Amino acid sequence: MPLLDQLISAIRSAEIEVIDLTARLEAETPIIQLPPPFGNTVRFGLEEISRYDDRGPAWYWNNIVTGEHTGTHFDAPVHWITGRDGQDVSDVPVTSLIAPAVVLDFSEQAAANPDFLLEPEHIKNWESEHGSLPEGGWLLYRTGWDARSGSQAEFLNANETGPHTPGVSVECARWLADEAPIMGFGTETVGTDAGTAHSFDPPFPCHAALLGAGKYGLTQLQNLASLPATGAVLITGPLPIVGGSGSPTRAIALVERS
Ligand code: 23J
Ligand code: MN
Repeated sequence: MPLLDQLISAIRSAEIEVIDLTARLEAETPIIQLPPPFGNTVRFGLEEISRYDDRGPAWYWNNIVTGEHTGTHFDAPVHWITGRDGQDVSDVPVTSLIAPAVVLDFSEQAAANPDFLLEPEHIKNWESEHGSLPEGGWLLYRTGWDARSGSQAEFLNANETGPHTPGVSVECARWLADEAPIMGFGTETVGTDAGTAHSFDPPFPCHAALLGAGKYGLTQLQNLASLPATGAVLITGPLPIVGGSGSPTRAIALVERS
C-alpha cells in the first residue's frame, strides 16, 4: 500500500491517534499582559459582517480581530530583536510544520513551585532515560498549566510582583538555542519564557536565545498529558502572514498506539 494510504488507514483505524493540542479562540482566551509602558495585544474577537440578514441574506461571516500572539501560537525568529534579520512567519518552510516532538513532564515541579525553571541538567537526565532530543524537532515542556487556561487570572498567576508561571533558566535557554538539536520549543504557558523572565539577565532569555538562533516558539499548548515522551509527530499551521512575527496556529499531534 502507498505510504499515504497506510497513513490514512492507520488514522481511520485509530492505530494512529490524532490529538488536538490547540486552545479554543474566543474573547476569553488568555493573552499576555505586559506592564506599562509596553504595548499589548487585543483580545480575540469576531466582528459580524452579516448573519442571514439585510447585509447578506444567505450567508454568515465575520472579520476576525486577533493579535499574532494569541492563544496557541507560533513565534517566528523575527519576533525578537535578536532574530530581526531572520524568518518572519510566512518564511517558515512547510517541511518544518511537520516534525517529531518529545514531551518532558515537569508538571509536579510546576505544581509545587509556579516559578520552576528548567535547567540543562533536567534535560540531560531526561535524555539518559529516553534518548537524544529529536534533530529538527520540538521539545514540548509539560507543566500542567493547560488546566488553568479557562481563566486568565489563573493562567497568568500574577500578584504584586508580576506573573508567576514556569519557564527555563538563562543557561537552559542558551543551551536549547546553541547545543540542542531541536528546531523549536513549545510550552503550555502564555509565552515560552517564565512569568518572572522580565527580570532575568537578559530579559526573556528563551525568546532572545532561541529566536536569535533561528529557532521557533510554540505556546499555550494543551493536552500534552496525552502524548508519549517520545515518538509523536507534531503538525502546526501558522498562517503565512507576510511580515508577521507569529500567528495563531492549530497544533495537532499524531501518536502511534500499539
Ligand atoms: C512580547 C514581549 C514579551 C513576551 C512575549 C511577547 C511573548 O511571550 C510572546 O507571545 O511571544 S514574553
Ligand atoms: Mn508569542
